[in-house]
Amino acid sequence: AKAPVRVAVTGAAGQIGYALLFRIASGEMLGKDQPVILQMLELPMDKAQAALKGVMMELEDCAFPLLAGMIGTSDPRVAFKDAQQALLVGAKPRGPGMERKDLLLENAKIFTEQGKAIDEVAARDLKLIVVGNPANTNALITMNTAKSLPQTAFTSMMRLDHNRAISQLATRTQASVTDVKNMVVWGNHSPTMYPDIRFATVAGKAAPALVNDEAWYKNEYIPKVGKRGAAIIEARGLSSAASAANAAIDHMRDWNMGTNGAWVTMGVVSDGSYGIPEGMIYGMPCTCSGGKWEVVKGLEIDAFSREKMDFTLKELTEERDGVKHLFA
Ligand code: NAX
Repeated sequence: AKAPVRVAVTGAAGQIGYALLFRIASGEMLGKDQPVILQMLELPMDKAQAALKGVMMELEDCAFPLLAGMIGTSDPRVAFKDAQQALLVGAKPRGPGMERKDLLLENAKIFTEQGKAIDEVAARDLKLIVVGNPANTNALITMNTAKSLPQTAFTSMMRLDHNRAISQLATRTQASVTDVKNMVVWGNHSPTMYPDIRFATVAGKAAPALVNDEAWYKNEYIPKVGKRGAAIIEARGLSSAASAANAAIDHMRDWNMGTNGAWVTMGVVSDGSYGIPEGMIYGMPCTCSGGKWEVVKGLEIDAFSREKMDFTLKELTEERDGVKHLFA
């Protein structure tokens, strides 16, 4: 039997946590033969810790054969101890009257603290995804705080945007989602993201030619994918949870198990490719194999794409400038 892998999950008692933990414990993320130890972090407040206890009781009640152990804690040093996988979901939500800048700084505190703990205690082969918003910038802070680990260990979640982009294109072309290949969503996980279908194929045919409607692409498709999160809140009265958890599972499973050449979008540290400054965490097309991600290189960037990619980069640069005093 395989040795168990320690998986740290923060914000474990939140709504994404509730949709995520059971799937990790059932083997959907690391495989049906891979035992896991869940190391769950929540705020120290009584209410959060009680809710976490409840989630742990339910995990127990599932009698998952692969769940080799559980830890519930409010101490990041306990949660990240020897973790080889980390899903950073917990974050401070935007409160009433709160400015974007305040939200950035509140979250920066959380991710600086957790980054330090990760630096000290996490496994050296850690794979980490930040889900909590602003995800790209929180990942940037964590990466720059946990300096003893390779920068490639730190990613942010763009996969929900990627999956939304695939689904909307499949609907439009009356195809199955599995027919859609080579989707890319560039940039920030925010409405400035750029879903780029120029390289996409649907059942082997070039997507732009198949769609053959630039106005639809630019005026409907791009904003629809970018504002899908807000549309879910509007409809459900709550933000995306099951689809977000699903995307986090997809991201980590593909990173660990490989994509067999298929493209997936991940928020990863830039090496300067595509005119994105080195060190930024930016949504890029990636393939994964042997437990490593690699950016798809050599794609042509046309004028429209350049403008879109620079616009979302500008937002990320502003976010970075608001927090860089914390690590620079
Ligand atoms: P919830 O508010 O339901 O849950 C968050 C949980 O995190 C709470 O239980 C809270 O007590 C806990 N928490 C807060 N600060 C913490 C800290 N410092 N340490 C440990 N736990 C902490 O939010 P939920 O709907 O689960 O969403 C979580 C995050 O995901 C939010 O920031 C949200 O904006 C973000 N999202 C990111 C997405 C993406 O594509 N990257 C999509 C979905 C989602 O909106």
